[in-house]
Amino acid sequence: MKHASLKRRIQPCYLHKGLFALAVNLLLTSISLAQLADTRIAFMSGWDTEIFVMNPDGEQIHQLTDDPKYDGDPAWSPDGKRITFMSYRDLKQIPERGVIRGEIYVMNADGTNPINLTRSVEKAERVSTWSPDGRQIAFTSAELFNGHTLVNSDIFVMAVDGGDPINLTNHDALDQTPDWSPNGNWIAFSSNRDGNWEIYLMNADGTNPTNITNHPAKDGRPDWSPDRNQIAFTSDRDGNLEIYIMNADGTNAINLTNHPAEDNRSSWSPDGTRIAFDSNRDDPLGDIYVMKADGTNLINITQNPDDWDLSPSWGPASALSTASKGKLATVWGNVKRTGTHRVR
Ligand SMILES: [Ca+2]
Ligand SMILES: [Ca+2]
Ligand SMILES: [Ca+2]
Ligand SMILES: [Ca+2]
Repeated sequence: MKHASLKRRIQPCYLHKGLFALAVNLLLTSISLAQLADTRIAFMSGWDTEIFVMNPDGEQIHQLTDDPKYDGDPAWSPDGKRITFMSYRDLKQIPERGVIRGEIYVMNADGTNPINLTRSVEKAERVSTWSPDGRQIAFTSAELFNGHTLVNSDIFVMAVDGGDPINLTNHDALDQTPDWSPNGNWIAFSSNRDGNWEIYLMNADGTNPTNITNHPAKDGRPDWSPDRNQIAFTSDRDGNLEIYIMNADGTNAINLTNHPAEDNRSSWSPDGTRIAFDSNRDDPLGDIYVMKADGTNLINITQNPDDWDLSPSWGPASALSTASKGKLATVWGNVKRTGTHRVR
């Protein structure tokens, strides 16, 4: 679908939910989101899959990327000034369906100055995470057969300002979806090296990988709580994908979502009180949801039917970087309209 038609299509979706969004806004206010007012959720949306940011109540949506090829997997820098993401805008051969992998890019939080960090023609990357000091990123890097089929993947680390990536996992199995611990000491990731998908912790230098889930179901997408005591993750152990939390040693896993739909890709709020995730429970293509960290007070914050809304990353950024262009209106309907415009 061409980009112009995407905009015609995406705009009414956001406009139609204006009244609901206002109600949600009031509801969120009533349960005291004040401490989250200066945070932003980055996510992937639209038929040509761009990166957007929004407030935690779904308001003030801004499009950051504008490229017809896939842009996804946004990840905030710890200072909220930059976002890494995956794109195959520079890939010569598009991977086969289901193997969505490209290069890791970094851009400013307002979408300006995207830089290809990995530039690995023969390999394909996705899902990045920042070290707490903001100097390094870890990411999934895959080897492709004939430039096409995924045959192996490992977790690599590199300086965010450039340099050679270092392989941390060095294992024949698939290793993917890293998440750096808030104290910088560990990286959580998922791997099928023990015969099924489990979540592992390793030291940030790649040593001592340890299986912390040890469960026959598929466990993946680890996401540290800001106080590093817990890890949220996705598992199909009840028959479909749910968001779970467990202690960081793997004990006491709790199903937070308990819904027959596919619930996936969680991201904690910077204050640890809430968790964002995507789910196809209302829209087969996905919407972004926010719940309290105990699974209560669930709200669909995108309410954007028939459009992809996936991969939330909840960051500490204030709205200043995207609200400074004078496009934000005080009337909520107009605020929604600005969501379909580029900000750079
Ligand atoms: Ca591997
Ligand atoms: Ca497992
Ligand atoms: Ca579910
Ligand atoms: Ca949607």
